[in-house]
Amino acid sequence: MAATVAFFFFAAILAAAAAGGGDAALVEHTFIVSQVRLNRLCNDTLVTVVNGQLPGPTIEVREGDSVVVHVINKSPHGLTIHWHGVKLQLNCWADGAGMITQCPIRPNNNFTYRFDIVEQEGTLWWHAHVASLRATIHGALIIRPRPGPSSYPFPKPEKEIPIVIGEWWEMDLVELDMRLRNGNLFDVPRAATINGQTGDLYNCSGAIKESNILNVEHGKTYLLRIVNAALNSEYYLKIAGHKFTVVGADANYVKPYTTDVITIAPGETVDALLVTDAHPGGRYYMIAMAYQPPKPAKQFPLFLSRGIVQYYDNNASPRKEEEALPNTPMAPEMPDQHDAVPSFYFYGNLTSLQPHPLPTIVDERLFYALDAGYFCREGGSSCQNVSNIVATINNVSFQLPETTPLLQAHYYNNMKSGIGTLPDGSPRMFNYSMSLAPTSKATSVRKLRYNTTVEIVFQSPVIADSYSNPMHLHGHDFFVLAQGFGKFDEKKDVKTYNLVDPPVRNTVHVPIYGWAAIRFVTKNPGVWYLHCHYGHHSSTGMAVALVVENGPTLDTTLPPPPADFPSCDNYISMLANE
Ligand SMILES: *[C@@H]1O[C@H](CO)[C@@H](O)[C@H](O)[C@H]1NC(C)=O
Ligand SMILES: *[C@@H]1O[C@H](CO)[C@@H](O)[C@H](O)[C@H]1NC(C)=O
Ligand SMILES: *[C@@H]1O[C@H](CO)[C@@H](O)[C@H](O)[C@H]1NC(C)=O
Ligand SMILES: *[C@@H]1O[C@H](CO)[C@@H](O)[C@H](O)[C@H]1NC(C)=O
Ligand SMILES: *[C@@H]1O[C@H](CO)[C@@H](O)[C@H](O)[C@H]1NC(C)=O
Ligand SMILES: *[C@@H]1O[C@H](CO)[C@@H](O)[C@H](O)[C@H]1NC(C)=O
Ligand SMILES: *[C@@H]1O[C@H](CO)[C@@H](O)[C@H](O)[C@H]1NC(C)=O
Ligand SMILES: *[C@@H]1O[C@H](CO)[C@@H](O)[C@H](O)[C@H]1NC(C)=O
Ligand SMILES: [Cu+2]
Repeated sequence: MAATVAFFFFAAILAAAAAGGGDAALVEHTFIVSQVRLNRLCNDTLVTVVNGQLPGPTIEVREGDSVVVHVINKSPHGLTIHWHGVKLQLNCWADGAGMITQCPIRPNNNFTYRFDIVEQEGTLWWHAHVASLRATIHGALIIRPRPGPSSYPFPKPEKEIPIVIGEWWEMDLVELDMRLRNGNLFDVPRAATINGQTGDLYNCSGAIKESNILNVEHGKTYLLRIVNAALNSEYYLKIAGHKFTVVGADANYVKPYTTDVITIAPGETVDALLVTDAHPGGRYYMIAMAYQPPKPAKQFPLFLSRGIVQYYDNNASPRKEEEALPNTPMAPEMPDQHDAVPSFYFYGNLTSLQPHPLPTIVDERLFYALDAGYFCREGGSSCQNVSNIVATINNVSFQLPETTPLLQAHYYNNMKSGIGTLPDGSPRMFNYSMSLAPTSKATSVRKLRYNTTVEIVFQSPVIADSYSNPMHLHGHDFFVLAQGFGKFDEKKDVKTYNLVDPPVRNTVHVPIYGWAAIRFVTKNPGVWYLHCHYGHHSSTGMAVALVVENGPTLDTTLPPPPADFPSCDNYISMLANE
């Protein structure tokens, strides 16, 4: 108990200091996790959700606020909740990464998360972080500027509209995860969703209620807070007859960028203004469409979710006969589902609103090759009786520890011998096509001293059967310096780095056939998961845990864990059913 008190006291001091005292509030939520039957696609399906809702409740705060979330687990699954993108300074214990920072909360148990929102504004989100449960356990986390003279760096929107893109799975999500870990990487959802609804392209959901009608007034500005909560796909989002002005991504402001198509990969968020300047009598389809890699990648059905933006009459003067529009909504022309270029351009056009003082001397340079390989059940290298396909970084497929979360092992100086160090470079060449090669599994970490400037170049395969990789780092934002197609070439590509106003994000989209480079300073001690946000990549090992050591002073040292921190004996068995 003493430890808990000390910890909260300490956290409170930090929050007060950061907020300059005064107007910070405490925002409290209770999340009851349970299984409910939801009807989609003519079918009642049992899903695990928070407070009976899909998406779950939106957490709304102001910068500087403290958040308390009581999680009451009435579901049959052990689970954790991760506060995606929240920087959690000196509060790694609250990160909610299953078996990285904590044991799952057991069925019929509770756990309370406490954290502060400091120096971030915009849209983030929260989600379950065990197995694939995040497909239904997720919601938006909206951070508004604190009251006072500082406010949005753009015209105050008329209204804010969350747009949570997701997927509807009929398969049980824990079973999905088991299947992934047994090498079945190609399961797909039944439908794409916007705000939990499949939309009017699917039968049984044609009812108005389910079609995501956004009623807007003519001549106003709306702020769309867009989250990609899907497991499998990057999405293109368009609204017929309208453009977006992107003003933020991952709760960092960007220079206003006007575009007719938004690209959003799993884990990412985008804040975009929508000016309702189209014909006021019109109705306009909004479409979220899943990108998929071209052949020879295995092909899946096209996933589209559709909503309608419609204007209501704000006592406009009566329309003339010739201005009358047909009732059929106008449809946007979508990019080709295999075309990666609109995505590449979207990311390439994002810059930070304010220039940043960028650390120029890099202490650690890491090259992370994102790949896949065979894991031989029998071990050894002949690998006759294969086995599973697993995703890898630098030829290692990450495996979660089964009994002691890495943060606890690290904190109590008890990192077991089974925990290895991920190599800083790749053994494999990325410029030729080759069949899958054998690989190995390990719980691999990379230790970093406090206050180290780290640069990581991520490389997707440069072979025909490639894919993009949205790489997400917990507990830190980073600068995205550059991206490119092809194999990273240090001599040539370093010159393209944006060292003036690179976007600041928590997830970097590493393009298909290409690379991306990030830079950050380790200022937050703890164990921070770095992983691909595609479910089929993260569940099968495209991950590493970055262990950031304590700094020299008390205020650069991770405090002890909360007294009521969950424990676990066997993670795998907790997942399934207890
Ligand atoms: C209904 O959902 C279940 C899984 O929850 C699935 O097995 C079944 O095929 C679905 N039925 C239809 C008609 O889609
Ligand atoms: C969990 O919280 C609920 C509601 O507050 C309470 O009734 C229950 O006793 C708690 N269970 C545990 C194991 O703490
Ligand atoms: C919807 O259902 C109708 C009638 O059952 C059928 O004719 C039509 O093909 C279905 N449409 C889709 C998109 O499944
Ligand atoms: C920005 O987008 C435009 C097309 O909309 C494209 O021509 C341009 O190359 C992009 N810029 C970058 C740096 O990717
Ligand atoms: C591979 O497994 C099959 C049965 O699963 C067995 O019949 C065969 O002998 C095995 N081959 C090798 C090389 O181990
Ligand atoms: C692949 O890369 C290696 C080393 O960088 C180079 O020697 C070789 O010529 C390249 N092959 C192709 C097909 O580009
Ligand atoms: C990858 O790891 C496996 C298993 O340790 C090993 O057999 C293989 O040679 C490695 N591949 C490369 C390219 O180093
Ligand atoms: C962090 O490192 C930089 C550059 O090496 C140094 O100037 C700075 O004083 C260090 N800060 C802390 C808090 O150690
Ligand atoms: Cu990936």
